[in-house]
Amino acid sequence: MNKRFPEGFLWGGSTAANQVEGAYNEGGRGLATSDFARLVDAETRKREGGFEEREPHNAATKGMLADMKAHPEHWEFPKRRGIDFYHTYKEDIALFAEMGFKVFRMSISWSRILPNGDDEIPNEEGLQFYDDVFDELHRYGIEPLVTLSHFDTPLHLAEEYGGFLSRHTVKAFEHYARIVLNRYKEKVRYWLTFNEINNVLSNPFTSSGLIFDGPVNPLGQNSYIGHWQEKFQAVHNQFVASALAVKACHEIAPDAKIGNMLCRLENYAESARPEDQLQVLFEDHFNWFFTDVQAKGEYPYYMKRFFDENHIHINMEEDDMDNIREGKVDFITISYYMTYIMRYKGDTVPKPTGRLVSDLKNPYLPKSEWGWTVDPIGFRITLNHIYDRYHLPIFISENGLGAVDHVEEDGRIIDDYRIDYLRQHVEQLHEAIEDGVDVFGYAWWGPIDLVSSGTSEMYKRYGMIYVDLDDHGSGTGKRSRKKSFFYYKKVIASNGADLENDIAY
Ligand code: BGP
Repeated sequence: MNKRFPEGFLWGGSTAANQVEGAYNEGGRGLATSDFARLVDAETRKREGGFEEREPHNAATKGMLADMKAHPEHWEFPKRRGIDFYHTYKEDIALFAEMGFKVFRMSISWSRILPNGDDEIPNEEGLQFYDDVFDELHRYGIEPLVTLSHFDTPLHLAEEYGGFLSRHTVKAFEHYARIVLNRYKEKVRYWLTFNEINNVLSNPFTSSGLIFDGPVNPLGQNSYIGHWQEKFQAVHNQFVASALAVKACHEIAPDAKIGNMLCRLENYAESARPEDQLQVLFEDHFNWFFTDVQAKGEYPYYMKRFFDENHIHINMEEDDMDNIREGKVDFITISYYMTYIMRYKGDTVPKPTGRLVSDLKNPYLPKSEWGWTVDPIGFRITLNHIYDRYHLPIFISENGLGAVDHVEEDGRIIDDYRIDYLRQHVEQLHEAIEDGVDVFGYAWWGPIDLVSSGTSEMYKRYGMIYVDLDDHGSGTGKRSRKKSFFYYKKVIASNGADLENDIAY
């Protein structure tokens, strides 16, 4: 069947400032939590007894942070160098344009605009950098879609205020959001508030800016599980901050649209046992919860029991719920990578699992080298679930495959596995659109190789554009086109109608 995507469908790619920009101490930028994300490569995992096939998060505890500051020579922080996009953005955007991108999803580094996160006066050099990036995108007719906060809270706010545990950070975020909305209102039509806001449940070092002391697992990381009181309080404060940004956007740039960003976790029951299905329901609630609040403007009924039985008390200010109600998002965005298997855990009330990669394997699905299942049909299922629940337009802000690439002697990278992944997901996306789901764009995660969020590796590559840099920053940094570059270019040129992998490369 010939695939038909809606006219004007926004094909493109997605990145985050902390994974591409580098230049962490240039242009007046202040430190961010992501500058302390250490490299957790295969060697580290082996040395420290890492979990096989489970991705560890390179988060730092307070104790680690102190050591990282005192002895930076003991650590490797690949996000500090990224892929040097701060200096190469023109070359990189030209390559995106060559692929035919209509949209580029990126984030602004908060600490580039406000070095401490809460400065009154913004850093003009930081503001100018994004002006230049947006101008470059517009030169090629590429629409920027901009995340306000993608896993890089200013360090000062994280250390001094506990990140979003404090209302101070909410105020600082609103101030920051207003500055960039005002500055870029003529250049940016699509905004997102917090990247994968739900990831606070599986990784303490996200946009929440929370840094905990122990307990730490053998990898020297925070426990994935627990700290519910702090996490849900920080999340509540982020809901308020997000709603204030939505309201500010509607006021400052009435023609712009602003959305949420959920790491969508689609769950299957391990068996037809009703208990397993109940576990799916529990897990689903911990995923829907975030979008329920951001899209429906109220706390869903099912959280009350979880909060009560776990003695979680959310401190709210008087106008919080009004703001949340008035600050509903205009559209939904998700990242979609994999699906999960659920087995009943014996609880009568839900408890979040707190893991990014499931312990249980789905025998029907292949998985990536990092243990992430590949499930294109799950993509269609999840899109239907989301649309059914919210009836809002959907943008796919992330989907992609992290893989090890092999460079041939002649310099080519024949990444048919990436092409297969893309083709299968675009096929299912098309099915979802045919089902009636309103999807207006698709951004491939990491169209150019970048530093991994979870492990800070370069070795885990997502790109259609190869970047000659290894985990330790060695290499020329040179960009080259993989086979998938030409495939995606063809997909975009045909507006998704031609998905055949017949690329001569
Ligand atoms: C999402 C993040 C991205 C990104 C992606 C892939 O969770 O929003 O920042 O990196 O996952 O994850 P990783 O880089 O760990 O492979």
